[in-house]
Amino acid sequence: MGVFGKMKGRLGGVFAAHRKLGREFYEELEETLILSDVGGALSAEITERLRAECEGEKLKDAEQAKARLRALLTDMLRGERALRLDTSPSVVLCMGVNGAGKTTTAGKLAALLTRRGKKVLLCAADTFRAAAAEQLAVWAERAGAALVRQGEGADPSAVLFDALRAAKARGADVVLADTAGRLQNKQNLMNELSKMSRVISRECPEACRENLLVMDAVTGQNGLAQAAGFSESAALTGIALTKMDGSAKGGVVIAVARAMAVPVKLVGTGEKLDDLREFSPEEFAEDIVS
Ligand SMILES: Nc1nc2c(ncn2[C@@H]2O[C@H](COP(=O)(O)OP(=O)(O)O)[C@@H](O)[C@H]2O)c(=O)[nH]1
Ligand SMILES: [Mg+2]
Repeated sequence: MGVFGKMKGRLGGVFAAHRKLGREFYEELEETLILSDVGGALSAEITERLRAECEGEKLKDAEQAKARLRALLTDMLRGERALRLDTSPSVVLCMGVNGAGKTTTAGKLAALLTRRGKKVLLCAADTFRAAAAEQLAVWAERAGAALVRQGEGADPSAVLFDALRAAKARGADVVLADTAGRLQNKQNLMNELSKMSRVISRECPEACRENLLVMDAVTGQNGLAQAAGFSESAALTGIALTKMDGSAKGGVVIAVARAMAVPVKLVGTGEKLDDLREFSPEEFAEDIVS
């Protein structure tokens, strides 16, 4: 079953309960979207757009509205696309607040890319906590990826510099850097991320880069406020939405895609090695409205 099963079940219930389109159907649809964490304003907007389309085409049966809703959601998520990692090396930075799932996502992404035949080098640029590099070392082992690390308290940019040099020397395809969620203060963290970005520009000016903001889906709408700081200071290229298997409700994907200027590219669905998938708007819409 897909990770969006809960939302799918709820939406399926709305279509099953109302065979005919009408006020009751639309009211229940809107409520269901809100319950699925889409957010109030966006739920109203989606419902209104669907109503306008169905009324415009004089549709009567709820069943006919399904295809419209799928198309509408796909359209709203348009622009979502796969990771761009065409150069060797390409560089991926995982950033985000503490506990969002950065280290886990870096590990799972290393595994996903390794399975695709890429030579991956993990970079332990969270030097703020000793345990972080240890945790990443375990993931590197599991994923069959190389690891570059230094001691606790090392300069994260220096670790990244080492990793980029090593990647070039060893012919690695992707450098995947885990970063700290918290330094002494927020400005400090943002400065550190900028510095890392400059190191990449200097060492690998031609490299494809993905700056992924790792966000915990369970925090739902609240996570969006935290994300604001990162989107201001780092040139984000995508979102990795983690913990979709938990109490997260699928609608948060739609809310995040709307609120952020960058696409949702990855979805985390658990704590195991293969619990990460690339996000596809078509598959998502297909999955939740079926
Ligand atoms: N259920 C579930 N747990 C996750 C997922 N991603 C991360 N976690 C867990 O969330 C916790 C924090 O993850 P971690 O990668 O250490 O976060 P970081 O502080 O951002 O590096 C750990 O217990 C992870 O196992 C996910 O997609 N699903
Ligand atoms: Mg971490």
